[in-house]
This record gives sequence, structure tokens and C-alpha cells, in this order.
Amino acid sequence: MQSNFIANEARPSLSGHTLDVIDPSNGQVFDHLQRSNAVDIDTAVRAARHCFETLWRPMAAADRGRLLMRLSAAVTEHATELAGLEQRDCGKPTRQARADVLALARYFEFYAGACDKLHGETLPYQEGTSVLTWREPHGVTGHVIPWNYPMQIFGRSVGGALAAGNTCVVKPAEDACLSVLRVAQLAAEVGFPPGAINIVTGYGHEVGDALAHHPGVDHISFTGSPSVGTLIAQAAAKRHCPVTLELGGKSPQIVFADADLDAALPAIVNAIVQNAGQTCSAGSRLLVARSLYEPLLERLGTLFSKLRAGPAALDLDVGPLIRATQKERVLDFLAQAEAADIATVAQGSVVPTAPSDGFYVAPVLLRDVPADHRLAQEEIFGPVLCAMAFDDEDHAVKLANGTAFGLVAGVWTRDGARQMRVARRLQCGQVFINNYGAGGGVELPFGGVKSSGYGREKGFEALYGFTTLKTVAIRHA
Ligand code: TXE
Repeated sequence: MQSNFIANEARPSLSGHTLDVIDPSNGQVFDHLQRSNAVDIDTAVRAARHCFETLWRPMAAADRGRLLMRLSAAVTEHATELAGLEQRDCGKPTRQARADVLALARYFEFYAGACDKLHGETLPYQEGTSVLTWREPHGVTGHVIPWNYPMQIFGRSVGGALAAGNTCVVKPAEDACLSVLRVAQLAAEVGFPPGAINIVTGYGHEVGDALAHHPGVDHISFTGSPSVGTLIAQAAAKRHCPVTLELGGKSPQIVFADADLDAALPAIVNAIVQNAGQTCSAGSRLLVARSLYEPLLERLGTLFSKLRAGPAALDLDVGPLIRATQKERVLDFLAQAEAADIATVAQGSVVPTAPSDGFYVAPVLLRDVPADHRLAQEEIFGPVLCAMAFDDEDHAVKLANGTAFGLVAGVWTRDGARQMRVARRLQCGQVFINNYGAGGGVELPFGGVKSSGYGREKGFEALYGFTTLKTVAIRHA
């Protein structure tokens, strides 16, 4: 049985209710979580506030950095344990789970080094008046985290907030809490003061909603669906609380006729099968120059037909989806494709050893998906790649920008001028040229435009969002 983690103590919810923890590889319950309520959130916010006022804000920035560095080392020491938890809880193939632990350690390392480098400026102004700016923490930050990359999103969000001098209350997704709870314990073990990191588990509409509405929360960072992002932003707006939203995407991979296909093809496959397509930045639309369309689909089809989905521990190309409803959602999209006569180029397989009650979907490559069809417009969040042809650069950019989202884009071309032209015209937060994701470096600011949200996490840029700027003008003449 898992407990909440508040002020460095394992605490049961005051509600007395629990939730099942389900292994997506077999559909079986293997643990239980606290189904917390608004009172538990209030307790956590008070603990965070007390820590902020008495210990965290007064602490020297370099000392906060030392604690984050120790936490990074502890994560690395417990890498096998943490990867095992993430694998069982989220259905991640072994390589993915390990990569997520490394990323978590790296987030804490990066933000450890950033703590004492976040500074304001002195500004030129009138003779006799000196003006300076201070970057101050918001206070208590709330973090609503999804289930697709619990450790990574915890690392980027909480790591940045702590480095900037805030204390945190975290609501992980009800499907994926185990690794995050363990990391909070590790933080206590390496010396984080009580109340710096608090974890409250439960349903989004109960505890997530309570966190978004709590008057003691000074900033909220949310990663999840656009509909819940809207609710969070509305709740925060009522009390003028700043928000960072990362709401997913429908990101294009644009392949021009001069692309290096040997480099592009594996990256295109990886961008949609990584984490079974349950990635906000998944490259889920493939836009291909018409002259290259048929040969590229043929080569890609061969790769897709070899892909295998199965239990996380087998470390295949694709693990299970997070839960039964997510699998149903993806299968519903595939049924819509069939109903609209959208052809399948190739589909991988589910390994025969997989238990029938795991939440598997074999990767699929669809062709000639109409640009205005739901499949080309909505985030499927599964291993489904939608291909379409474009006529020229203008057409490619129009298709790329033609959804409500704007998170990431991949551009494959050897033409340097075209790389820059297209990158400038794309409406999104990150453009990858002749690669996709750049290895996910923690240094790279990340976030979107349009319905993909606003604000940035990752990199040094995130620290500006986790602080507020105070201008101080001193008249001394
Ligand atoms: O998301 P939710 P779901 C997208 C993806 C996926 C779809 C639905 O397309 O198929 O969203 O997934 C908490 N107040 N993404 O239903 O509900 C919830 O408990 C406050 C994209 O799982 O948005 C969880 O912690 N919080 C994405 C978090 O919000 C609430 C990652 C995300 O869950 C809440 C996940 C409420 N009323 C899904 N309701 C990405 N951008 O990477 C729920 N939550």
C-alpha cells in the first residue's frame, strides 16, 4: 500500500479511500494508492508554505544546488529500482524505463548547477537612480503530472521549481505514481527539508482540481490534455495565479525530396513508437514530398511490419498502452480510419506470448489521411502514424501548421536555406532539423503554441517561469 508523502512523512489520506494500481502488461492489480481529497491537498500546501518561509527561501542558492545534486546521485544509485517501478506501473519497455531514470538524474543535475546562476540585472536609467531586478520564487508551486513520463516530467517541473526557490506540491496521475513517490522519499533521505517536495495521489477531478483551486498555491504547472488544461487555467485565473501548460500535440515530420532517408527513416519510426506513441511530442503526422511518397512509404512499411508490441519486461519495440480506456481510444481511431477507407500501409504485431488482457496495440502506418480528418487533427496518443503527400514547400508548411496544436516539428532536407525558411514559418515550440528530439536534452526549452499550451519547461528558460521579477529603483542623488 502506497501513502502520500507530505513533510517527509508517509501519510494515509484522510479520506480513508484507496485506488488500485494496475500493471498495463497484464491488467492485474498489484498495489494500492491513496485516493486523497481536498483536505490532504490543504495539508500538503501548508507544509510546503511552512518550508518555503522558514527553510527553503532563506537557504543559500548554492546549498539548494547541493541538495539537488545529491538527489541526482541518489536517483542514479537507485536506477534499477526506479526503472523497475516505472516499467511495471506504466508498461515501459526496459530501455525506455532506464532512459527515463537517466533523464531524471540529469534534470536534477542540470538544475543543481543552475540554482546559483539565476540572477537579475542592473538597468541603465536616470542619473541619480539605480535600477535593479530580482528574480524571486513564486512560493508554493503546484504540479499536475501525467502518466506517460512520470519521472521525466517530475524532474523537469519540480527540478526547475525547486532550483528557483519554490517548494512543491505534486499530484501525479492516478495511473502512475510509484516512481515519483519513491523519488520524494529519496529526496528526504539525502536531506531535503520537510515540506520541500510533497506528493498527494488521487483522481484529477478530486485532488488535481483541489490543487488548482487552492489559494495557497502561487503557480501551477500542468502537463496533460487540452480539456483539463483549460479547467486548470480557469481555476487559476479566478485568483490570478500564473500557469504553465503543456497540452500535447499533433506534430509533423516533414520529409523533402532531398532528405537523407537512411537517417530519417529510423527517426520517423522511433518518433511514433517511443512509449507506444504516448508522447506529447510524438511525430504523429508524416508529410512527404509527392515525388518521394511511394518509395518512402514502401521502405517505412517494411520497418513497421517488423515492429512488435508486448509485455514491458520483454523490452520489445512497443509496450502496452497505459490503461484499457487508452487502448479503446486508439482502437476507436483505427475503426474510424477503416470507416473512412483510409488504407493501412503496414502494421506490426503483438507477440503471441502477450497475455490477452494487457493493453496492446501493434504500430500502424496509415496513408493518404485527409488533412481535415480527425486522425490528422487529434492527438491519438498511440502508435499510429498518419502519412500524407505535399506538392511544394508552401503546401508542406500549410499542412504542418494546419492543426489546433503547435508543439514540435521535424524537418528533413539537405537544403540549408529551406531548413531556415521552413523553421521560421512553422507554428510550434521546437523545430528539429535532420533529427527528431535531439536526444531529449534537458537543456532544450520545451513547450508549445496554440492548443499545445504556453510557458516553457526544461532548460534555463524554465527558471524564468518559476520566478517572478521584481524591479527595485533606488534614488541616491
Ligand atoms: O489526461 P488528463 P488523460 C492527452 C492524450 C491522452 C489524453 C487523455 O491525448 O490521450 O490527454 O489522457 C489530472 N483537475 N495527454 O485523460 O485527464 C490527471 O489526474 C486537475 C497528453 O490521462 O489531462 C493527471 O494527473 N487535474 C499529455 C493529469 O491531469 C486533473 C499527457 C493528466 O490527465 C483533472 C497525458 C482536473 N479536473 C495525456 N482531471 C501530454 N501533454 O504529454 C484530470 N487531471
